[in-house]
Amino acid sequence: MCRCLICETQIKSFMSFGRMPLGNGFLAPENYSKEYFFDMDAAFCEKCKMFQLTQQPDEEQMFHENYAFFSGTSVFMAKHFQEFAEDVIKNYLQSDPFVVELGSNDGIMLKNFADRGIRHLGVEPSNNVAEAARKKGIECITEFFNEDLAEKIVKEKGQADAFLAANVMCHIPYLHSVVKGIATLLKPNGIVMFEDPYLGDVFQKTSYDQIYDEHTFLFSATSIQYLFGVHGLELIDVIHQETHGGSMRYVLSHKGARAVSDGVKNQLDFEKSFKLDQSASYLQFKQNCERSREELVALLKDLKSQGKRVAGYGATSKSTTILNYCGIGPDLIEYISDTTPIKQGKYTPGAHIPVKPYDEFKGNYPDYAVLFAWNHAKEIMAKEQDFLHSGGKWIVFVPKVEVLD
Ligand code: JHZ
Ligand code: SAH
Ligand code: ZN
Repeated sequence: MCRCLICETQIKSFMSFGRMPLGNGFLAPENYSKEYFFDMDAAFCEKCKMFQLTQQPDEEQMFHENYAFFSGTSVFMAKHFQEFAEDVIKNYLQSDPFVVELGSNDGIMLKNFADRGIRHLGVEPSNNVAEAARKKGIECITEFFNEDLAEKIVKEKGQADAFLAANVMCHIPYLHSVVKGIATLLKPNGIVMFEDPYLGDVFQKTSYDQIYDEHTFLFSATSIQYLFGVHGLELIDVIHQETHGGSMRYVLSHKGARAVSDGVKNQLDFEKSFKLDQSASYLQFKQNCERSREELVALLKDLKSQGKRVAGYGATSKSTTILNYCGIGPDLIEYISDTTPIKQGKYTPGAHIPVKPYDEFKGNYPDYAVLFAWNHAKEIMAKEQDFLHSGGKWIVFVPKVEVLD
């Protein structure tokens, strides 16, 4: 038993994924002996409806000066954040605006504000990715956001017209402090817009690889409305996104400051009808995960027995959950190709599969490639036509395990 991170109700995990390393803990063999592991268990709180991990590593262990994930590795995501920023600029900024982004990483979103000379600030604790942003002329501070930092920002820079975040809110266990900070930072008619992987998509697609150390929570409109409501902020719109395999953008303002769209009620109704608010659904989800694991392992073992060469495509954080939960190692997957320099030459967390540069894949295609970066399928399929033409086949596991050729 433990306490819900949001409402402090006693909760119990419904599923254990077993011992897990850091999702982004790519490492060299000399560090295997001190590799960090934790028990990754998931729980659902019946009261506030929040899906959460029951324990996770300290934030400094995950986010630091050697953080492995650079947002700019996807061209599609750069376009997504350009459109996101343009919507904010067109619809929510007034004269001499100030925009704050949490988890600004290499500046993929803020670049669009900086290039237009809009006053902005990124809050980014991982200094290597923050440095990449600074090189593009983006202002950012190497800090973890919380209520104290929010007060400091208001004193030094004033309140914000727009508070933005993508794929970071769900990473922070102390969300009450964060949301309190947002309420302090936001102008009376300011706008909050953030997006994260959507619990409904994870359920529908059995995309259990969205569960790993960095993802403390999987949000729904129901759980977000509860959490922000505690701090006087109101959910005024929800906009579903295709990114990261299905995300939700939540739009909020100070309570009463703006009209609430019908979309909010529709989404809350959907979540009820889809039974996202009931514990029993989580047992079904657990069974779906187990079945997906069995099918993937059986497929890889079968290909191995046929002497086929299998590689991975995209050394994602998500793949850490797949590889460790399924017990897949270098015996079944030769290497994983990835375009991120900091990951190359290292080994995947826990499973210790070598991560190789993209040239390794391009220069000598394997028979099969497991698409670990399945959320970028459109972008990847479009540029990897040659792989298929040369007889290569994709292995996907979301929404179901299958071979595509
Ligand atoms: P990708 C990370 O998750 C971690 P990951 C984090 N917790 C999160 O929530 C999301 O990002 C936002 C490579 N790649 O985006 C680059 C290619 O090699 O699915 C990346 O290493 N070739 C913050 O790690 C990985 O794949 C390509 O053509 O699960 C993709 O990682 C493309 C497009 C990517 O995020
Ligand atoms: N927004 C980008 C990056 C997501 S990666 C995108 O969607 O692609 C998540 C980022 O959040 C990491 O760069 C990490 O260092 C940062 N982060 C983690 N905890 C944070 C906190 N408490 N405050 C601000 N940023 C945080
Ligand atoms: Zn709760």
